[in-house]
Amino acid sequence: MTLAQQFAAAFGTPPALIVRAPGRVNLIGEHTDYNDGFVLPAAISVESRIAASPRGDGRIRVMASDFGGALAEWSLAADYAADPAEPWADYVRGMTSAMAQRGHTLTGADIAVSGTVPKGAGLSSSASLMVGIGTALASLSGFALAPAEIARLAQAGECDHVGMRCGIMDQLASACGVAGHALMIDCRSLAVQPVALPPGAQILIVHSGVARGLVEGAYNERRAQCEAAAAAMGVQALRDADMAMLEGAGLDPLTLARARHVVSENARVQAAAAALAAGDLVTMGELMAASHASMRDDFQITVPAVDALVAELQALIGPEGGARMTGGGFGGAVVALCAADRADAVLGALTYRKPDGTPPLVLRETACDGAGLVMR
Ligand code: GAF
Repeated sequence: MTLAQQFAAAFGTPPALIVRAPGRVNLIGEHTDYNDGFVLPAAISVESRIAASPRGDGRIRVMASDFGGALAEWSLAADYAADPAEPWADYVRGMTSAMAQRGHTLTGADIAVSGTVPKGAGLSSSASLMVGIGTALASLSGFALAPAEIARLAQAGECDHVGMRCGIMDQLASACGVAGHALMIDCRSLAVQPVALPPGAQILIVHSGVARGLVEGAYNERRAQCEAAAAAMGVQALRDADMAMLEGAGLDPLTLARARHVVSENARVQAAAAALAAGDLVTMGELMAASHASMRDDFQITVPAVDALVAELQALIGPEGGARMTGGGFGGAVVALCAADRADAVLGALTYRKPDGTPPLVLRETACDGAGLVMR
């Protein structure tokens, strides 16, 4: 059944509109966004889809096609409390809550959601869901929101309602993606600069099979360590620090290592954007390797299975391209870039197996446009 058919089966009428909102893969720039730094993600073809129709009674009813057709329902006028029985619905509630709290008058709605973004892979299934819900509800409620504003609201909803103190990379990538391009994002100014992907390059994503799940605590701890490092140096954010400042700041070894990752990663992102624009996959591969090593050794957000997968992909790809963990860490997926005509050989030779012994999920991805209406 299509999503429109599932919507009709659940709510009795066809949907008024359907929205798509892509997941994202981050090519480089991890844990830099909440430090006001730089990131280089791309929106990808796996996506969340939202079918919706307005309701006149101020209630939201949501059906999750990927969770056996589970239904959640609440009133826009009531307080929003997280519901551990329906964690998927918290993201929807987080978005309606963030929109309402920031003065947007929302119509009630019937909503059906489904998605192809693998969950727990670090490919932004939750951000794409929230950006899609925001896009759909703004349209149903009769007001226009710029993509960057939808991204801001989705980030606020995830921080305030879900409790993950995330940055804004995932939401901006889902909202502002440009087909064929990565996005160089300055997470302080929120300027988004599309960078064309070299025509001969292929993005590969391989999911380690180690699900991320329940990592908010470790994520928020890393963020707090970064904020402590910035405060100790008297700067607004680690974006404003350089290596010389770090070394002279008298930080304890752990805080120094966390900050060193962020400061060095910011420099790598800017070098990577230049390398990509020049079609230089060799430099790109070196930067991806350095990024992974920094995440493993200084930021300590990789796991052994992911390190093994990255090492194998790096060896198979060789100098023209590279591989690194993508996303928040503690499991999830690896992104690789290689010459398109090498992709079959690389994937054909890959021996990595998930912890359960089965072959990993592999996506051959293309960079896609950001969220928008696909039917109205
Ligand atoms: C997660 C967060 F949601 C992002 O904001 C970002 O910090 C990322 O981890 C790490 O780069 O996806």
